Amino acid sequence: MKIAIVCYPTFGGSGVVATELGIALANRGHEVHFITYRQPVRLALLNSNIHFHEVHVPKYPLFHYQPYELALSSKLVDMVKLHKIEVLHVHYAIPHAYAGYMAKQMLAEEGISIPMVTTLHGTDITLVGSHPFYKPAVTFSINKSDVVTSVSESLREDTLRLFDVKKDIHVVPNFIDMSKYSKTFEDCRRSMMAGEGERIITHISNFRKVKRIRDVIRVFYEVQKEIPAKLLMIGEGPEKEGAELLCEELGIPEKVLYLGNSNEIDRILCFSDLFLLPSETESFGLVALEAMANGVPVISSNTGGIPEVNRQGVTGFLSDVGDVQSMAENAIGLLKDENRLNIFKKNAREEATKFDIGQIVPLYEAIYQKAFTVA
Ligand code: GMT
Repeated sequence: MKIAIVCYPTFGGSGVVATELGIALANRGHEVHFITYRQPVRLALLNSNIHFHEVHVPKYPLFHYQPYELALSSKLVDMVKLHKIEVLHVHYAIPHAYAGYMAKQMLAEEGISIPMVTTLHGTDITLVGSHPFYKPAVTFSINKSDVVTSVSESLREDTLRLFDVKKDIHVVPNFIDMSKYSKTFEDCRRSMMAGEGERIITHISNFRKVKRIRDVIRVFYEVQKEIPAKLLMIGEGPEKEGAELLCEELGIPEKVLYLGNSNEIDRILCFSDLFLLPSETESFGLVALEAMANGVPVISSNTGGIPEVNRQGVTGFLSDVGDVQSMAENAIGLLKDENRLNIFKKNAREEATKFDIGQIVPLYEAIYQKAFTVA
């Protein structure tokens, strides 16, 4: 199949999932065209089946807001015609599903029919999309998609609750390529980050409010009172400065290392003992799955789709949002008991195999086939 993938090219989970999916589809012989404003961060173009088309938005002083949707829909029309693309797969409703629908309409005028699959990732529904400013356009775009998928059962339910959606929503969970984790990194050296006998706790996110970064610091603060430990903070975002200040206030700045954005999170996770994800909401929590694939148990909130990934008492522990005390107690209990920690590490890796890419990509291929029949 010739598939166009539209996504955000950033470190965010939706962009990562879209990129990994495109790479996997290309490896299975499909011709994949990424269409977005920058080359996706995890995309290496070393595959003759992968193409990248950049969307340019020329700056024009008359426009207060530059019209990305217009540029994207025009680019989609041009690329579909040029490369004879057969299916559009748009990740994230805003504005991709909207632009995709406009492209479909323009192509229909020329007698070209192309199905559009929309994958909902979470923030497009729970945080941004349901805002009254966007809701009518998001509802419209979802209803006009030929097939709609969501990355968890929880997100499916949220979408049906928050929007007047008349479409079936197919749950296709996020995935991970477990073959990448069969080998251990030669340079998986915890000594780079922590001293002998110190535990390593990790958090990775875009440091937005929804990630509750201050809870990460507070949980760690309780843990380090009982157990020698370091906290590794990976990512960049608006809450970072506040987190750094909180570390100063609590007197633990030398125990918390901020490593910035990283393309090599597996190298960091491979020497981590525990992962913290206390988010306010999370449609899936891809990063928790990445931690688990590296054999890292997860201490998380019990919100959204996280319970579909992190299993209570098996791969980690889940607490109510904001219950720092319970998260800290769970973390301490696990880190103090080497045997139990090792069992959880093994469980985490085993559970992650259920989300292996080999099982999930065929589901998307079937969705594309379905899209042809309903378009
Ligand atoms: O919240 C983020 O880290 C970014 C956001 C995005 O839109 O890229 O992530 C969302 O999509 C991911 C991939 O499907 C999910 O794993 C995240 O849980 C989801 N984030 C939220 O729901 C807050």
